[in-house]
Amino acid sequence: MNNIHPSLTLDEIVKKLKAAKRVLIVGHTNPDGDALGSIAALAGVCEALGCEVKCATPDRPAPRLDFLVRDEYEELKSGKEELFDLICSVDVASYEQLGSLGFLVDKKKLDFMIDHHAEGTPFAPCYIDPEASAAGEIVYDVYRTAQEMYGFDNLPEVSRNVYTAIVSDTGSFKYSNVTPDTHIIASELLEEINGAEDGGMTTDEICRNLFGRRTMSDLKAQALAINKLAVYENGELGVVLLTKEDVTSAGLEESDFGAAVETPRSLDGVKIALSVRQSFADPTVYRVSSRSNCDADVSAVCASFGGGGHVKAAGCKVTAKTPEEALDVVLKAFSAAL
Ligand SMILES: [Mn+2]
Repeated sequence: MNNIHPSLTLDEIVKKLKAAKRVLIVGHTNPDGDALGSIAALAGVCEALGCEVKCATPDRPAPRLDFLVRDEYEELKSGKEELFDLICSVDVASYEQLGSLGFLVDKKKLDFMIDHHAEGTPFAPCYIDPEASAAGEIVYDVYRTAQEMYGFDNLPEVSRNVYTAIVSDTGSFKYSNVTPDTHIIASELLEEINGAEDGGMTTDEICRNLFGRRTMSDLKAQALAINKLAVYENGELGVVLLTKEDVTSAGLEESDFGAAVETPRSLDGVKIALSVRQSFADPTVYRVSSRSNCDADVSAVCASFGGGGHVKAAGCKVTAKTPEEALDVVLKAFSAAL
């Protein structure tokens, strides 16, 4: 998987964090609950080890995830990396997913990456566990390793953030990435979180925050996704194509459609679900999210476009002159995977 960059052990990662004074933790473009939860949890571990910590993502986190954002979102500019003596990424599978933070790799300032994507392309020394359902599961291992090595008490806020990351990336323990370990870790965290007396959120409150909060924009976005839903291949390929015009005329933002792929995914009979969203910044670029409800490996299809992800959930970008052309290219590639 990784021929260029050395693999690190959990012990080595904890020692590096312990030796650092100022740590920067970064995540991927359009950060999700796993990215933000893992970043916040790792930040809490770093603080327990005595470091000052800052966190950054290339894009502003979606408002619905604001309860996971540690610092006020601030764009990290090139040059600011000099303020830190250790920089690492969590849940970032490839250089492309670093978006505007790619300069950290260009300048060789990214010390290591922690990730769980099997199909990723390492861009720094790494700890990668494709068996982990979420990056949060690996951060859990870092947390426990740090406790064993340096002996600090349980940190309820770290447990909450790890739990949130895992719940988020497993869709509440519904997806195929869930393993017995996922449940063992979740069980331990649940006991710790719900027994904590620091006034923080309980696990049911975490789940309500993650899945039970819908804004008017979320609901309008879902309505538009349903309106734009089309099926191909005898109903086995479900697609939502969203142009910039569709989104703006509904009074919505590009960022309102991160979950658009869930609409075709939930339609009975659909084996592969896709959302194809025209980029606002560059209308010739289309962001594709794909989900497999069968054995089809959507990450392989996404990889053929330079993207990646998991066997059943992956993403990529395609370039096309028109929305019709983008749809055509995407339909051909994913139909072949059925
Ligand atoms: Mn993840």
